[in-house]
Amino acid sequence: MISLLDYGAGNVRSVRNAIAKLGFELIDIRRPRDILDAEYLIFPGVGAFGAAMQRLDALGYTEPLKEYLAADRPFLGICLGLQTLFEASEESPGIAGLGLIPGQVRRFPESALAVPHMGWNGLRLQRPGPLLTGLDAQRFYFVHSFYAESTAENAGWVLAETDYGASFVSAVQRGRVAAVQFHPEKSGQDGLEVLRRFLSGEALQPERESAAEQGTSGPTQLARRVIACLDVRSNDAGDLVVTKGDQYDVREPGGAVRNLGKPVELAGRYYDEGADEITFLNITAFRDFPLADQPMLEVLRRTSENVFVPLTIGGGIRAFTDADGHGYSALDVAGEYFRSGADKVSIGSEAVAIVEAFRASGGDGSSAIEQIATVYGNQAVVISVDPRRVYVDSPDATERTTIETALPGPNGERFCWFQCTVKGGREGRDVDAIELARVCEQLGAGEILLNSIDRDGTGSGFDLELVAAVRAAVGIPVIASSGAGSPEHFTQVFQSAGAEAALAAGIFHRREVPIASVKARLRDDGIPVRD
Ligand code: 1PR
Repeated sequence: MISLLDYGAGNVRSVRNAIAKLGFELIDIRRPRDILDAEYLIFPGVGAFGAAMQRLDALGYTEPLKEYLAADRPFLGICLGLQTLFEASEESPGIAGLGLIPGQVRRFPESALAVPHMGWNGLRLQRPGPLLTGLDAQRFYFVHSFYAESTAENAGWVLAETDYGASFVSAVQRGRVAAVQFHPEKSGQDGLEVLRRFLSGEALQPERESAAEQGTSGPTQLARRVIACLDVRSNDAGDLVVTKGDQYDVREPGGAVRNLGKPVELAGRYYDEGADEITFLNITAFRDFPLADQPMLEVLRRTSENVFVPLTIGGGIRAFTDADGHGYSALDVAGEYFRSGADKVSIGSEAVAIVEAFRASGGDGSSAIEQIATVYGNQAVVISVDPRRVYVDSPDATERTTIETALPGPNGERFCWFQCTVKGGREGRDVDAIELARVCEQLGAGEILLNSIDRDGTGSGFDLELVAAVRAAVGIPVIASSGAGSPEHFTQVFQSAGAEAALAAGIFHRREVPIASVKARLRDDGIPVRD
C-alpha cells in the first residue's frame, strides 16, 4: 500500500495516474497519524517552498514527517518534495525546511539560460544506487526555478547531479529515504521505471559497490523539446476532433471542419512516437464556457491516464458567467483543467486583455496570470500568442516595437511589428508580441507559446525573426510554433532563433515527418534531444 502526501496545493493527478498505471494501490494521508502508519510514503511537493512548509505545519504534518524520515522508513520526495528535505530556500527566506539534509536551496542565477529550468535533462550519478543505476544515460523531465546546492556536508546524500548553468542536486538517497528533483511521473517510460523501483522496494535494497556501477561523469545537457500540438474543436456533427488550419482557417473548401483524428488516440500516438510534450488547444473555447465542455475535460482525463509527458491545455482560460448567472474565475477554469490532468494551462485572448489593462493601470495581483501562477506555480502558466505581421515603412510609423526584417512587406516595407490577435486570430489588437511577452513574464507567466498566423499550416518554416525577437525580450522559455515543414526547420529555430522548444501540428498529423526524423536530424546537427 502506497500513501500519498497531497497537501492540496496543486495538481498531483499525474502522480496518481502513474502509480495506478504501475498497478499499485494508493491511499491519501488525511490525518497526521496516517504518516506514521504509512508503509511507503510519496511526497510530490507542489507550489512554493514557504507555502508548502506552512501548509505542512498547519495540517500538523511536520513533526510526524520528521519522525518518519528519522526512522529511515520508505520515502520518495518529488521536486519540492526534495527541496523541503533541506534546511532553507532562497525562495522563502526565514522559513525552515525539514532540515534532514544539510544545505540550502538557491535560485538559478540570471544568465542567458531561461528560468525555469524546464525540459529533459540528464543525471550524473555520484555513486551506485538501485534507484537510478542503468538509467543514467536517459533524460528526465525537470521544471523548477530553485535548486538544492551540493556541498561537502551533504555529499553522503547525493545520488545524482545535473547541470544547468550551475550543477545541482537532482537525486538524493540514504537508506530508504530518497528524493528526486525531476518528475518521474512526467518522464515517460524511464520515469515510470524509477517509480516502479521505489514502489516495489527494489530501490530500497542496501547499496552494493561494484566497479561496473560507479558514478558517471561528464556534464549533462538540457534537451531542446519537440512538442506535438492538437487543435481541438467540435465538428459540425458535434464530435470533438483534432483539426488543423491554414493560417487559422480550419474549414475545407466545402465548408466542413477539417478532421484529422481523435484527440485521445492521437495524443497516445505522439507519446509512443517520442513527443516531449503534448499540447491541446481548445480553439473555439473563446466563445463557449469551457467548464460546460465536458468532452474536452474527458479528453484530458483519458489522455493523462496513459501519457506520461507534460500536457498543456489552452482555450477559454478567463472569467465566465454561466447561463444561471453563476460566476467562475479564470482560476476556477484552470483548476478544473489541472484536476483533469493538465500540467500547464495556456492563456491566449485573455493575456492580451490583461496586457491592455496593465498598460492602463499596472498590475494589482488580480489577473488570471497572477492568480493561477500564485496557486499552481509560474511553470504552470503558458501564454499563447497569436501574432501576425504588420509592415511599416519606418519604426516611427507606429508606437509598437518593430524589427527590421529581411522579408520585406508587399510594398517593399523593411520594418514590421507583430500584432497580437484574439479569438483565434479573428480580431487584431494594438499590442505587439514583444510587449505581451514581457508584461506576461513580469506578471508571473512561466513560458511563451509563440504562434504565427502568417506561417501556420504553410510548412515554410518558423518565423525566425519573430522567435528571435521574443526570445531576446524575455528570460522564460519560448516555444516556437507554426510553419514547421521539415526537420531542418527545427534545427534552424533552435540554432538561429534560440527557442527552447519547437511545436508542430500538420506535419505530424498528416504523417509527413515523423517525430523520430526530427530528432534524428537535430542529433546529427549537434542539438541535444531526448531519445
Ligand atoms: O484565446 O485563450 O481561448 O485560446 C485559444 C487557443 O486556440 C489559442 O492558443 C490559439 O492559438 C488557438 N487557436 C484559436 N484558433 C485557432 C485556429 O487555428 N483557428 N490555433 C487556434 C491555432 C496555432 C497552433 C498550430 C501551430 C502549428 N494555434 O495551434 O498548432 O500553428 O501548426 P503547423 O505546424 O501545422 O504550422 P483562448
